[in-house]
Amino acid sequence: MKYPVITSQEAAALIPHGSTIGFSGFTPAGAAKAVPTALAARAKVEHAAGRPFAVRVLTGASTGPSLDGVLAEADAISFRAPYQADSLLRKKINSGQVQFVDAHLSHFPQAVLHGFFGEVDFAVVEATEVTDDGRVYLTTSIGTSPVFLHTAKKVIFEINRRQHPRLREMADILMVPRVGHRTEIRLTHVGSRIGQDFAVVDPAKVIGVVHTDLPDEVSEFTPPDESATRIAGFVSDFLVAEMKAGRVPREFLPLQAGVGNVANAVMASLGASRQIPPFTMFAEVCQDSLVDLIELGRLTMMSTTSLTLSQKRMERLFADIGRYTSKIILRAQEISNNPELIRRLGVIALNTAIEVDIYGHVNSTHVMGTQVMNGIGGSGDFARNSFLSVFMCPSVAKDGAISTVVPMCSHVDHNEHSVSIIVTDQGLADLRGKDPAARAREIIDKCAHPDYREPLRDYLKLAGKGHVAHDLSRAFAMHQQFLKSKTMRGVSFS
Ligand code: 0RQ
Repeated sequence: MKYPVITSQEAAALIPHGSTIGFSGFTPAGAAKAVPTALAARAKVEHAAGRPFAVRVLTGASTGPSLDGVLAEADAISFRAPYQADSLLRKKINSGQVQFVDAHLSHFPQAVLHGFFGEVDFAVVEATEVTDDGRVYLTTSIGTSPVFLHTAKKVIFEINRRQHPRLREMADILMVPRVGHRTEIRLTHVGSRIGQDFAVVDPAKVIGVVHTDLPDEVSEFTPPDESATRIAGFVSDFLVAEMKAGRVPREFLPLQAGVGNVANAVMASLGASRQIPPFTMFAEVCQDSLVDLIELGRLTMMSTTSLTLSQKRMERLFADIGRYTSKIILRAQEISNNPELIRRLGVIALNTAIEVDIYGHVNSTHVMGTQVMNGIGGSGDFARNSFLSVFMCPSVAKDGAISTVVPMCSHVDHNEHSVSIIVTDQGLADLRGKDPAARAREIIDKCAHPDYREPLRDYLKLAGKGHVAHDLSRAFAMHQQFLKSKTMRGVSFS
């Protein structure tokens, strides 16, 4: 290999304060780990000497403790896009210390390619191998890395020997051309292969290669709680009924499921249902439960942009990787989340909400309308373009102090036009073909927690007439009461 081998500290020393860096990583899968850790250490030294040091961080999606975690802890991030899930970084965003742009994940690579985020000074990308002629074999995620490699002025690789060299057999990488030069994306089924097994870099831009041996930092899931299990049961029964009614074909449709415990429980339940045939997934994340379903023959093909597996699960997969290379396809995130493809394939999208309102709008991102949780991630890409868009959440949060069904969402990520079904532990509301008044009755009756049904019905009466009836002076009364007295209980609209 002709590229200079350097240490992570030497790599960090090459990156000046104020740089914009495109790091690999979509969830902790395939994230750069050694260089950001060294960069955080350098930031601490600079700060101790009284000098400013912070960088602008771009990635595919969220990352792990060795990227967002250490950099946030070292006060070394000034700007972040397009998604994050780190608790400390979240605090710094919500306190105004870090600027954050929350973006649709399918839009993000084209936004970077066309310069919406300014120039990318560095790409720091994890790979299993980089050839002298510039072929880059990525690891457990593809994400936005092909675009970072294309746009960055300088490139540093982390060559991670912990990652399996045969991961390249899962990769199917296609760069979407610039606007004005695009034709149809020729993907006709979940398992279509339309690209190459490598990303491309101009060898002249490579300023260093760091050798590492670090595992991805994906945490294990806790077993589903009662609420998640009930939600999973409602979703599973609904999909079986849709199939029996002929609205979902007997051979079934590709599924997408978000991250988190609810999504994990739903996938386990669908996998266990004998009434649902073996199925495929067209999604952005492949979690532990899905690899189990591949082993059981329940999941026959998985299209994703990341292998978000716990360390134990990953080691098991690596030990027998030949069993999975024909069942898992790793794509760039503008393909895994592509609206054209989601609509063509008729994907059933299963995502999680923070709150829903009585008309079917969904807030996935901002608690009480102001405090960002993680970001919209891919949920908007899938919800807007899917055949059936399902949103799930427990009917209450914080031990019942918060109703997740409210008169008006305090922030809207998915509007009434993109939401077909809402499911809570109380039941399932089918919003298809219903006008706003009927939707409101359905959501309150089926999804709201019994403690909050009467206040919500009272609100509806108070709201009076209008196609989407609201009393704008009271629409946020439940939120306002929570902010004042830490509970929505006892709210009254009568
Ligand atoms: O708080 O962590 O303090 O206990 O929110 O809620 O119920 O554990 O659910 O982990 O599945 O996360 C929407 C945030 C749900 C996630 C969201 C509090 C609750 C808890 C987490 P604690 P749960 P989950 C694919 C698709 C958007 C991105 C997306 C998400 C914490 O699913 O980020 O879908 N989705 N991407 O107590 C106050 C409410 C609340 C509330 C929940 N109404 N008010 N707090 N919480 N509802 C992935 C990618 O794109 C990469």
